[in-house]
Amino acid sequence: MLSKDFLWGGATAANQYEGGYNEGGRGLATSDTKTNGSLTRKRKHSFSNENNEIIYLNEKDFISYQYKAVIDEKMYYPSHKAVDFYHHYKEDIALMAEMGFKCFRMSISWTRIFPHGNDETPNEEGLKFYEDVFDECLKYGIEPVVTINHFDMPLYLAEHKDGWLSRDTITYFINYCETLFNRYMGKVKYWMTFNEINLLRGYTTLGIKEMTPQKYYQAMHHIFVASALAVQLGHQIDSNNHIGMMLAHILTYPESCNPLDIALELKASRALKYFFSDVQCRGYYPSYVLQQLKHKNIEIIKEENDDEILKNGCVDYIGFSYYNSGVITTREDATQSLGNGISLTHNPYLQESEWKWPIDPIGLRISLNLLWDRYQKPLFIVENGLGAVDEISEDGKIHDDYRISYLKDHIIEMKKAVEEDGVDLIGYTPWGCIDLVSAGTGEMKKRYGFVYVDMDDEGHGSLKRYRKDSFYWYQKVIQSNGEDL
Ligand code: P53
Repeated sequence: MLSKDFLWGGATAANQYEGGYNEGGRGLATSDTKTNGSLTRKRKHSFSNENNEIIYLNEKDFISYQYKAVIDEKMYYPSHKAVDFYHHYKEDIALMAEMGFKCFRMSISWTRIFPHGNDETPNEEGLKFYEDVFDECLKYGIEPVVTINHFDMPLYLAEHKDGWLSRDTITYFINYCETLFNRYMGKVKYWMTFNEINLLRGYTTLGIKEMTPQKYYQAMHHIFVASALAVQLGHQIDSNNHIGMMLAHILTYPESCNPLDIALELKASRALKYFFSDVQCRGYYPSYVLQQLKHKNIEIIKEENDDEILKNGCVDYIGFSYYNSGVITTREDATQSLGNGISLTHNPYLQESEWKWPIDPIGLRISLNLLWDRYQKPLFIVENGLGAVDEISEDGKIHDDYRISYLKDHIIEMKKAVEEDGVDLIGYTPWGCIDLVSAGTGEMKKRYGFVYVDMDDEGHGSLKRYRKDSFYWYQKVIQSNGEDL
């Protein structure tokens, strides 16, 4: 049996859920200049170039310092309205309460609190908004689980301060954290510093132009230091705070028992995920990264106390997302190259979702065990789920049995990890518990929720909420503490 305090709930993020992008004194974030896309069409950022023409670039394209982020009035940007949690939070939290949620994972939009990221004083209207949200949760006994930074940053810091490349951004971030820890003391106990820290890459998340490997590692160092300082500060302000990391647990398998495949998978596991969790859970850079940086001639500029800060800022728990697994191969004809000689291929044993994500419930049990064995820290599954197209049937209902089946199979494996393997697990919050904008594609039609939101990919729709079949199913799962699946 799962413990009676097991935190069942759901997860969201401000830039995909909240909307109200120019209300309540909020400043612009990098995510606000990002367009929608699809499985085959990448999301792009809008910039004005040296001739004042608007151009669209993907995160991974070369973004010159001469390009200035702009909003193109003719374009639709999904984050602006998203699904308008900003004006629907009471209704949405009531729906979560109806499902029996014990917790609700959400993120705070940095620019709602500090519109430029580095303002002298915080924006009271923004602070008040989240306070109201937390009070609304607590009214129903729902524990807020807060991601401090989820896939965006203040546009001002990206445009004027070189984002996370600048050491100053640590100071601004810590000031933001201090404001949150003080203001929400007694209301929020569970925090995570950076969402999917191992997936932060280009302009949206790091706010950096003309990216190079050297810049990437320097920015990540600043983020590690910022996170470690946040952990220490959070503990100082309130010893009841639990401050976690958040890792995309990209599970990989070697394609064969050829030792070359096994060795490459080890390399991939470290590069794609364990580098990040090793730093945040153990408090120092692993030797395999230090050696690699030396070989690549990358030198991270550190300040004197940085090693000490990392050592004293280990996280209390590991929040992680788990959606699928991948297969690492040394074969030349691999389907996808991830750079550094790491390539992925198809897994013939697994079915795929409509967005080509393999479905692998056993991989969740494996992930839980890998993380538990490596760190012996409490784990929290803070994202899992199936992105799928939902249709409203003639009877006015949404029969999402495919989603129920995905979640059910994953919960079965999660329970085995706890009950048979003895993994310490805090809770389970499936992604996008109320339909929201996809991070990868910016689409609405890639839905994860128990609640359907009437909104399409171009932002048209009544925003009306409908309970799907999975809503009633999840309600039963929570009520029985995972026994009735
Ligand atoms: P979407 C890629 C791979 C694994 C997790 O993703 C990812 C991504 C980014 O697309 O992100 C997490 O919406 C992320 C959420 C995101 C969710 O997975 O692309 O933390 O913000 O929405 C699902 O289907």
